[in-house]
Amino acid sequence: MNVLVTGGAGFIGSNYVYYHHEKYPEDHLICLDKLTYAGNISTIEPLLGQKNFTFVKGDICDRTLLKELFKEWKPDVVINFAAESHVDRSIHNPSVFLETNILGTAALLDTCRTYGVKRYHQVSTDEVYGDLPLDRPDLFFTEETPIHTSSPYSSSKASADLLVMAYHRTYQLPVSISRCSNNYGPYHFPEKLIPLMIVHALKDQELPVYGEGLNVRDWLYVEDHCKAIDLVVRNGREGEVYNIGGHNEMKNIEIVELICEKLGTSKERITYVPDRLGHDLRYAIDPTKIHTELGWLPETKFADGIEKTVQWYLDHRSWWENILNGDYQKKNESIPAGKGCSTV
Ligand code: NAD
Ligand code: TDX
Repeated sequence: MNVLVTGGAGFIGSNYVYYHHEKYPEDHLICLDKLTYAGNISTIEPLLGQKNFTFVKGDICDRTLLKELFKEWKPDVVINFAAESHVDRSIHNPSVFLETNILGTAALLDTCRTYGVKRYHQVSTDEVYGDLPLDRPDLFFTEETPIHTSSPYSSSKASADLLVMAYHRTYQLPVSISRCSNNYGPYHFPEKLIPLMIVHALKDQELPVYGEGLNVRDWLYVEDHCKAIDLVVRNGREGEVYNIGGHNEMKNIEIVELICEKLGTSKERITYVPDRLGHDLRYAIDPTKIHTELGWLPETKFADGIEKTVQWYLDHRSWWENILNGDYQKKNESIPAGKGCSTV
């Protein structure tokens, strides 16, 4: 199979291409990534030059490029990870979220319609359901929970989901959508809670907790997310949404304190800062559908996943230091746009 993976130089996309490359060496992966600030060519450098892997630097909004890629590679499957993904950035500058997350998805869907695919899979998020109250631990997001977004980020992801479902109903495009809870693990950009706290702790900097740190997120180790996507793409029903999450709710402050304990950092470094605007209170996924239909269950317990993650950041200091000092962007800029690239 030829599989077009967009956003494969980012956090979850890179974990996915490593997973897929190892599990299905007979497939050819075409990785399309714009290499925005969130993409990092160094992350996938070991894959460049492999005969069953092609990297293309480009924008999912570029319809001409998409046509060229589809003509050349005739992808059987498209998995769309590419997105602007950081809620805080969406609050400061929504427009690029609308461009990539909505118009980029539309461009991919139109190209899939024109050339035909066996499956278009949209990697979405639990944030499209809005939030749950802190005092109702009995409530969870199911696939039937109404879309009810809070941030420009989640609104753009919800818009994309609606388009995906419209292309299924109107044009019978064979689509699926997965909506996952918060991921953590290797190659997580250090603007997000867990990697930011690890990196700040290692650099003896303050640990900025929004509000009172009582907001709850439902954490999933990234490899478990990759396995779930693979199952949905291969065995999930067309036109269906699958929630992905592992019943692992934690308050933000609990996560930050745990990281302090693991790294021997004084909790006095924790600084309470003004809250995020419109801050979602609690996310919690009900994964019954993917469990009963596809047999998926998370395999990594949080205690093990966070241990592996902290160790990964200790072992890969140059990966995140190159992000902090900006060197990674020089490498990204050295990649020629719009064609297959096999070395850096
Ligand atoms: P990320 O920000 O780490 O990576 C995004 C990648 O997309 C980067 O490599 C970036 O260069 C690329 N990209 C951005 N705009 C592009 C464009 N216009 N054209 C081509 N490439 C572009 O994001 P992530 O955390 O890996 O998230 C991946 C997907 O999973 C997103 O769709 C996100 O909404 C979704 N998601 C993330 C989480 C999470 O906890 N991180 C949870 C649920 C769902
Ligand atoms: O410095 C911080 N301090 C802090 O208290 C940061 C960066 C975050 N937080 C809080 C805000 C959230 O309650 O931690 C929580 C997690 O924040 P993020 O890591 O920014 O993630 P979140 O907003 O929950 O969104 C993530 O999960 C769903 C991803 O970034 C999204 O792409 C995904 O869709």
